[in-house]
Amino acid sequence: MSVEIIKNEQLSKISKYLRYKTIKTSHEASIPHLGSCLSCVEILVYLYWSELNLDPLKSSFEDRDRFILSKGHGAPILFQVLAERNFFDSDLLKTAGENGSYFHEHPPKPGYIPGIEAATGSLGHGFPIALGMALGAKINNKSYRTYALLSDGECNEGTIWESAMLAASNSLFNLTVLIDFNKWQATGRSKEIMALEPLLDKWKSFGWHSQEIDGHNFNEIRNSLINAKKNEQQPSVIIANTVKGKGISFMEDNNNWHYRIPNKNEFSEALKELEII
Ligand SMILES: Cc1ncc(C[n+]2csc(CCOP(=O)(O)OP(=O)(O)O)c2C)c(N)n1
Repeated sequence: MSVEIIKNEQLSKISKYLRYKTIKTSHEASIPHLGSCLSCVEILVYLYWSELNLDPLKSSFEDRDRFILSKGHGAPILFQVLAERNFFDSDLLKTAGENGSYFHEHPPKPGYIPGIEAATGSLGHGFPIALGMALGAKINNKSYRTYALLSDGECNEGTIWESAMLAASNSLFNLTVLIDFNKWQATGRSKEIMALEPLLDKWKSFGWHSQEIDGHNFNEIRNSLINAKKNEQQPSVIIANTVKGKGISFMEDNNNWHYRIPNKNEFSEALKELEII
């Protein structure tokens, strides 16, 4: 798939539609983690519409870029992205949450849903898988790049920092990590549970090319990914400041929406805000 140049207005329109689809599926199939999904919409939309070298019709061709959703509980938005990108028929998403469906809270192991590279959901494990893919590419002289999307609470896991050290010591310039820094975890403020700041300086001190951006701003996402690719010595991290629940006023920065499912009234309020009705 050749990477297209898509205007920010179009990316925003796609983002709004995917917010609608994710909230609808959550409402109808009782799928949680809405706040976590809404904070990373722009990052995923930019990656899948403007960055990753992928082919929905040949989802496992050898030289494809790899994307690992290390914050695996964000799977409901990734499933919508993959459906909209035609990796599979979007009608399949009507089975979400049902017995026997592969569309639940987390991505299943590869081979069940086209475009899914790794089963994730146990936080701290997707990034080491991405690291292995990047190291494999370097050893085998392959040109693909590997991307991983992490969450801030996930950075409390020791495996994140072991992987960060290993990637830097192997100069994995073909690896880009994005952190969905929405400042919340499941049960509270990230800084109150285990302080991460100064997060940018931590990654710098681990030997990473480090940038900090607004994770809802397509220009900043685009420029940071361009800078990441220019660096041919170090792995790159992009700390994306985001808002949990972004896009729906009563969900924004309200961590109840980590687990809550929108009821009928809340769903209809959300539709109004997204100008769907
Ligand atoms: C190893 C592990 N422990 C606990 C959980 C349960 N859990 C799911 S989401 C979540 C909070 C994650 O917060 P954060 O990483 O900041 O992501 P956010 O939802 O805020 O994007 C937790 C603790 C898990 N999935 N994996």
